[in-house]
Formats: sequence, structure tokens, C-alpha cells
Amino acid sequence: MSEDQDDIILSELDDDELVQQMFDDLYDGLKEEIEEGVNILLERGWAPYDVLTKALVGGMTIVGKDFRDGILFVPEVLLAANAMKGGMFILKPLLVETGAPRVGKMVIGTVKGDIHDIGKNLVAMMMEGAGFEVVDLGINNPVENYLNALETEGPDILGMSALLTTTMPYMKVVIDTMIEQGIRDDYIVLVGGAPLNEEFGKAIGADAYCRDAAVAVETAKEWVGRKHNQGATA
Ligand code: B1M
Repeated sequence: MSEDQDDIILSELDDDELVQQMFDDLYDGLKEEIEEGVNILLERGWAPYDVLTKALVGGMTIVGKDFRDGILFVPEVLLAANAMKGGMFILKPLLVETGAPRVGKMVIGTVKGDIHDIGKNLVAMMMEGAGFEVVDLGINNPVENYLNALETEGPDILGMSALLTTTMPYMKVVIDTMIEQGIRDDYIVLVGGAPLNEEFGKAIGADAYCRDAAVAVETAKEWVGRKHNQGATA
């Protein structure tokens, strides 16, 4: 996309130009440039969350469109994902160190058959930043992984992520198994991922669908608050 890469000095660009350049660099999978761009925006006083959503997630949306349209292919998208992770690595401590008091615990993982983890990682980061303890099960999780983690970790929340229309139904397999085992109502079940919506969340028996990481945090706080209040009045 950007052939004149060598000629561009990121620090000389104004904010808008820099964000546009970061979109190009993410598209081209240029991890070092993305890291430099993130650092420059932070030095200019940008809030870490704005860097994340406006520069990184914004860039990945463009990658997603061209991936869908057959302009980009898996190897290129993997490079873009790698560059995005480089930026997220810098932002993580800043998003996590808010000094927020511990508000609850969440186990989260991407479902079986699905290896997308950027969104799930973002949710985990933001939840930690909001004071949740997070146990991240990674990708490609069969139902047993979730159930084992629920038993050993005893979280308030089970979070599941799916990015494929073919893997999102697996969330129902997990919830149905929880129902069979009589443990469904012991946990708050939150689901998310680009192909999901509110209706799907309801249909599979989740407590809530979360559109993005910020909504996940708000929803988690709300449900944990409700759970504690119920506990207090029970
Ligand atoms: Co994939 N891929 N991919 N991919 N990929 C999508 C999802 C796709 C929409 C691209 C497209 O066609 N436009 C498409 C799915 C189409 C469909 O299902 N209808 C697709 C496809 C087809 C595939 C393959 C099948 C391609 C192939 O092999 N032919 C393959 C499948 C592999 C598999 O999983 N078995 C595949 C592979 C890959 C890569 C490995 C190359 C790479 C993943 C790298 C990685 O994650 N480490 C990749 C990527 C990067 C994408 C896109 C471009 C970007 C996803 C992303 O990271 N977005 C994606 C296109 C898109 O989504 N626009 C695409 C940024 C991230 C911040 O957003 O993940 O939505 P998102 O997370 C958000 C919210 O959704 C929400 O909060 C997050 C933060 O705000 N959220 C949650 C997510 N999880 C949550 C959990 C919660 C709460 C909220 O729990 C409480």
C-alpha cells in the first residue's frame, strides 16, 4: 500500500496523517512502524484507549474489508494481526494499570474451531484494566476447557468469543452443557465477536452479548453488581 515507506518520518506527521499512515502500516503488517506510531500518539497525550480504538482497531477494520473482498489473504492478514499485537503489547500495561479495585473474576476463551484472538485479548485487557481478574484460556476451546476452568477458577463470569459464523453456534454447545450439568445459573455468561448480535446472544441463552471491549466491561460490572446484590438479599 505505502511504497514510500522509507521517506516517511512518522513523528513529523500531524495526528490525522499519522493515524492514516498507521492504517497503511497495519495493512502492510509493519510491526515496528505500528509500535513507533503508538508511542508517538501516547507521547502526544493520546489516551491509550483512543490509540487502541482509533488507530489500531480502525486499521484492522480496513484489513477486514479487503480480506472479505479477496484483496488480502491469510498470510497478509497474519502480518497485520502481528503488527496489531505489537501495538497492543505497548498499550496493555497502560490499559491495565488503572489501580481499579478488584471487582470480579472472568474466564474467557475463543471457542472450538476458531483461532481469532485479537478481540478476545482486547476484552481481557480492558477487563483487567477495570479491576477484573482474568483467566484467559486462549483459542480453540472445546467445552471441557471451559467447564474445567469454571470448576478450578470459580469465576463470576464466563466469556466466550467467536469470529466465524461457523464457530459461533459452539457457544450454545457450551451453555447447553452447563444447563445439563445444573451449573448454568452459577455464572454470568457473556458472549462477543464480530458476527454475533444481541438476538443471537439471547437465542443461545447467554446473559448478554457485548458489542466491543468497552461494552463488555460495562456489562460485566452491571451483572456482577446485580449478582452481589442478589446475594445480599438472598
Ligand atoms: Co479471519 N475472518 N479467518 N483471520 N479475520 C474474519 C473474522 C472475517 C470476517 C474476514 C472477512 O471475510 N471479512 C471472516 C469470517 C467470515 C464469516 O465467518 N462469515 C474470516 C475468515 C473467513 C477466516 C478464515 C476461515 C480464512 C481462511 O482460512 N480462508 C480463517 C479461519 C481460521 C479459524 O479461526 N479457524 C481466518 C484466519 C484469520 C487469521 C489467522 C489470518 C487472522 C486472525 C489472527 C488472530 O486473531 N491472531 C484473521 C483476522 C485478523 C481476521 C479479521 C481481518 C480481523 C479480526 C480482528 O482481529 N478484528 C476479521 C475481519 C473482521 O472482523 N472485520 C476476520 C479486530 C478485533 C479488535 O475485533 O475480533 O471483532 P473483534 O473483537 C471485538 C468485538 O467483536 C468484541 O470486542 C472486541 C474488541 O472491541 N469481542 C468480544 C470479541 N470477542 C469478544 C468476547 C467477549 C466480549 C466481546 O466476551 C465477553
